[in-house]
Amino acid sequence: MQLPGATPLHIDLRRYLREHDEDRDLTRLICEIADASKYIINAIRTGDLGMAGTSNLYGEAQLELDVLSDRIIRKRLLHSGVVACIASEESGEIQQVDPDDEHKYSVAYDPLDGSSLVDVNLAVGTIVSIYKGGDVFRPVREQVASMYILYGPRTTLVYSTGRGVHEFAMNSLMEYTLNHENLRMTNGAAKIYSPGGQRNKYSAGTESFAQQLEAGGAKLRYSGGFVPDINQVLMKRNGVFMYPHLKDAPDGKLRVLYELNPMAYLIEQAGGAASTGRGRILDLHPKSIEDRAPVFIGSKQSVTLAEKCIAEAG
Ligand code: FBP
Repeated sequence: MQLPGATPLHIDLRRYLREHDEDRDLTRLICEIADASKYIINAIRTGDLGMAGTSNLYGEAQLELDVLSDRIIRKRLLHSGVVACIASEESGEIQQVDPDDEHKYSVAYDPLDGSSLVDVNLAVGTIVSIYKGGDVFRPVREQVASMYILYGPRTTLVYSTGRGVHEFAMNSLMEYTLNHENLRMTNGAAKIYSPGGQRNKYSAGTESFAQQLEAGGAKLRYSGGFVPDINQVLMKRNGVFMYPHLKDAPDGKLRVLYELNPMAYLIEQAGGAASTGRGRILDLHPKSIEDRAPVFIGSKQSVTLAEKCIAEAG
């Protein structure tokens, strides 16, 4: 419903969710996470960039920002009153809040993906995956929503609840207002590609894929931050990001629960594709918070080419 004379643009996030009849509790959850990002921006801009002196379950030293962002989001999730369980990349265990309430939501999130890039003033992001009920270890395709928040020159929020992919931008009042509605990937040869991992560790199939992308005129665009790199592919409506299986890391680097699930859901919702190189990310069924998988994500044509190269040369 659009008021006479009112443009759909600049409508704020909560009103947009309401006007599109999103579930009331899901609306609250998405808006609580949006509100949390306002505190994270502040921490990024002015906070302590030092080490926290602690490490996460992967044994990685945590930044103060990692711990603070995790605390900020967890507090808002608990405050929402609609969360059944919480899984964060920064903490080793799943927090059971109200696991038996099938009306509530389970949330898996990476509070500040690529946080080490803040130190060098590059863009980073928050990634969130949402399931209905009290369990995050579900088939990836059972997600009911996912979103990311990009802390770059502008702060933007991209979400899908299964009815298209929409981008909101933060205005000077720190409100999220509509910027792009129903983002759709185009097909056709990739104009940009983001190759993660060391190339000298690429398999023959991945190397052949990279060479065919370059032969097709694709330009290299890699920031080292999953959120800004995926956002570039989505906003350009074309291109491919990959963090493939490597000679010394057959499962690649990125985590299924916190990084691959939500982005695969968004990109598929936008008409793109997301693959491990041997199958859809959405067909995965993670069993542990440690699960990682290779990823090729972006325009359907490029992802299909990646699968073909890997089927032929491994
Ligand atoms: P973290 O979860 O430790 O932040 O790692 C994720 C990430 O930084 C992604 O954002 C990015 O795509 C990738 O790792 C970069 O890896 P690399 O430094 O090997 O290129």
